[in-house]
Amino acid sequence: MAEEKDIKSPDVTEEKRSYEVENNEYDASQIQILEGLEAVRKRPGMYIGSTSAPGLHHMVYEIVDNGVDEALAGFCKNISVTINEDNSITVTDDGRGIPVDKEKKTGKSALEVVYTILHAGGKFGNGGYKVSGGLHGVGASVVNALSEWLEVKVKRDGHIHMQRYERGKVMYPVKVIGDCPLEETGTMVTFKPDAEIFETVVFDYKTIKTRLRETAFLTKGLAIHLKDNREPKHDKTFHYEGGIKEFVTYLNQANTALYPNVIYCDGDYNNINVEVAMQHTDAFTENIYTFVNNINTPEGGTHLTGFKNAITKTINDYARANKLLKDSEDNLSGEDIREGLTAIISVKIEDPQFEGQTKMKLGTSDASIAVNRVVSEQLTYFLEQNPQVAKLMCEKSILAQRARAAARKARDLTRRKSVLEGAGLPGKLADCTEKDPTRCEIFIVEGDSALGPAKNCRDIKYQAVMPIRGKILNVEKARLDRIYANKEIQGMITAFGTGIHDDFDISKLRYNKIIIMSDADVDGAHIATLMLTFLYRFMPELIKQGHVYLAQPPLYYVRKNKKLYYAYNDVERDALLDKVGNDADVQRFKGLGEMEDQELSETTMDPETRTLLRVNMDENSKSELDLTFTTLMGDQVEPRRIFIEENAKYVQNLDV
Ligand code: 0RA
Repeated sequence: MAEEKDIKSPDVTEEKRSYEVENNEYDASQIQILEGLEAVRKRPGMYIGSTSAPGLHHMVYEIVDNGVDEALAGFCKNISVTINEDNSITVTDDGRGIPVDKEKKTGKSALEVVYTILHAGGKFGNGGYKVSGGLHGVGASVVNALSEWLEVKVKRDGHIHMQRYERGKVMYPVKVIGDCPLEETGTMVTFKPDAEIFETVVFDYKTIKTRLRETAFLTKGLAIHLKDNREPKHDKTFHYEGGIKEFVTYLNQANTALYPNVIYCDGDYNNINVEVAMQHTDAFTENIYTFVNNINTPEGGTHLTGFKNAITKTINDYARANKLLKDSEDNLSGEDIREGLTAIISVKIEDPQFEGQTKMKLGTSDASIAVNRVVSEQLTYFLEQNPQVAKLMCEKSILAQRARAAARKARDLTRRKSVLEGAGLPGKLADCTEKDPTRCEIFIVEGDSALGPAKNCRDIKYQAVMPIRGKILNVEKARLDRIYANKEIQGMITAFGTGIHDDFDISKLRYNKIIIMSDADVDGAHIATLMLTFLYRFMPELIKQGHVYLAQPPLYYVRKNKKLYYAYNDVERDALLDKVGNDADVQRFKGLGEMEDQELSETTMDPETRTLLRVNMDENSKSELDLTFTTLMGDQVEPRRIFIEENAKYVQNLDV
């Protein structure tokens, strides 16, 4: 850290005076601390979720969130995060600085306590809300325990205070390493995650960027600077004066908004602060993201329930009062009203209660009342003030209601058919003979030309094959009624066995692996994308639980001296040519349908020799993932063009 150089060397006598403590007490508490942090090092997963990439990135969020707490308390305007060249991370904030005065009981600096005692982070009455509160809100001491080294510097009371730790162990008592103007305050932490603990210690810029963007949206006014000093270098600032209102605009960029306003409601009730932003687009999916003290609550909870109840009642009341819904007509259902809705619900609660399997669901019952009140009151007012918007909203909901009735009929028809026709498996499915689903896999292939070879070279015991006709329906642009009525989609739903939507039941899954096998060209990529869109929107559990795969047919074969090699992309082809010599015969595979059976088997289907890509999703950035799907499959062309330009460099094996 460059600034150290021109700071005068610490005044050792003063340091001794301020931090000296009774020796025996210090030793006793030191042992306890080491035991505490040792527990973290023994079971890191319990404290940060995992020791793979998500856990590694969680280290950054833990430290950033401490600064966000300081911002929420009203004392911090800027947070900078730097990924240093050696994959250490520096987080700086301009808050009040972590207190450094010594605690009465232990005689230790408060700063040291924060970094060395488990769960000490929340013990200062910060006056504000704590970001830390979810499963992993464990604080600075855990990050310290899991770092090869960590250095913290605090600017406070006109001094720069510093302490260093290695694998959680204090290297020296907090010392003063220099002075600064009295009004300059803040905290700077640099840590290097321990390679003895983490499977990977290389940070992903994009993962951090997505998370910090979200944090900035949720903390209106806070500027978050992100710098990557590795190659390729990056430098970015997220600063949104409009907060979650701008978040909604950001999420809706790839769709057409139904009305120009983002509706915003905020207020306090029973010590709960509520903020809601919402806007409909002409899309059909609902995208609602909920947060408690800036923590994502993917399973929802009481705040979500309060919101849903509020908009359902408010819009039905409005539609009835204004004769948009006739007395004889049914009420609009919540689902009808939420079709195409993007919303952010953010509540701040002093001591939130979490429940559910992963402790990611808000249980605090007052939150339901708080959100319901704030939204009902302000949405009613908004609708009265904006009758054209209100009308558009009601009309869209009424259309959704009709489509849903039609979809129900189509679905009941499909159900009845499958009861009447026994097992009701689709005619085109070439099923496998094994009955134990955990041992079975299904290849979804494009068109009949690939079906023949795929059927020929499969292992009929474990491998099923089903063709789909060309481009399946883009579910991003279709309502439920059309989706249920689509033959290809019906076929897949019956073949997979799980049902979709409310009926989805993963225990009925008929194959352990669902493998999308399409040609290695643009059309093939399009078909794979349509398939993934369908699976993501209607059977996301299949992706979350790792059942969805992409087959990887090779792009080239290289022949030299009667030996045959396969290359899966241009880079591999060039590497091969370097190895076997440039005079080798290179041929491009045309499509799955034109491969010899043995080639298809060896390269793409045989579990012994093939490569499969497993599709997974990062639940932590679901809003970003939704945005990717709407960008790729939605109705706005410009965002898609930009996305393709930004990402085209990642694509190597497309025949474009
Ligand atoms: C509690 C009290 C005070 C500051 C902080 C916490 C604080 C913690 C962190 C963690 C990262 N950055 C931080 N900045 C501040 C100060 C109380 C006071 O000055 O009266």
